[in-house]
Amino acid sequence: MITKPFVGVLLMLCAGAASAGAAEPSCVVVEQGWVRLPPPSASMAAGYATIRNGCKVAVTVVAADSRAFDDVSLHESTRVDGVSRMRAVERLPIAAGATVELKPGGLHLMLMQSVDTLTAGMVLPLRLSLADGRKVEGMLQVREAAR
Ligand SMILES: [Cu+2]
Repeated sequence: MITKPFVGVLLMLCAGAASAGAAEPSCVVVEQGWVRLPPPSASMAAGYATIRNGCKVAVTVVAADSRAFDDVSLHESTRVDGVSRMRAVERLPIAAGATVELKPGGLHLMLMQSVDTLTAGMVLPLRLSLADGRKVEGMLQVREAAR
């Protein structure tokens, strides 16, 4: 007659595991991050990466920062009448299971005033802030523009 209480305990364990999974912080990841090596004396650089939302819910990126730069923001490049323009992106929503690509000519990280002089091969930290308060850590590798 010990079967019934035993099943009850198992159910509780399963419920606990499920709620821990919902709070799992690493279901949003930054992959293949890189920075285009800017010309010497340039005060800004552009960063790119793939942001993957493996969570079961949509997330929204609301800010980005890095210890390697004074200021980091999300931008989007668009072409208007053949002229390339940039606008700030205050909120970047990513649906559950979706991937957003930051790449040349589109969404990018605007990296202002690097703390150290950038050289090819450097690996710099990146941190994204989500609307729900979570932080996502990533890396950006500095690469030559031409490749
Ligand atoms: Cu920009």
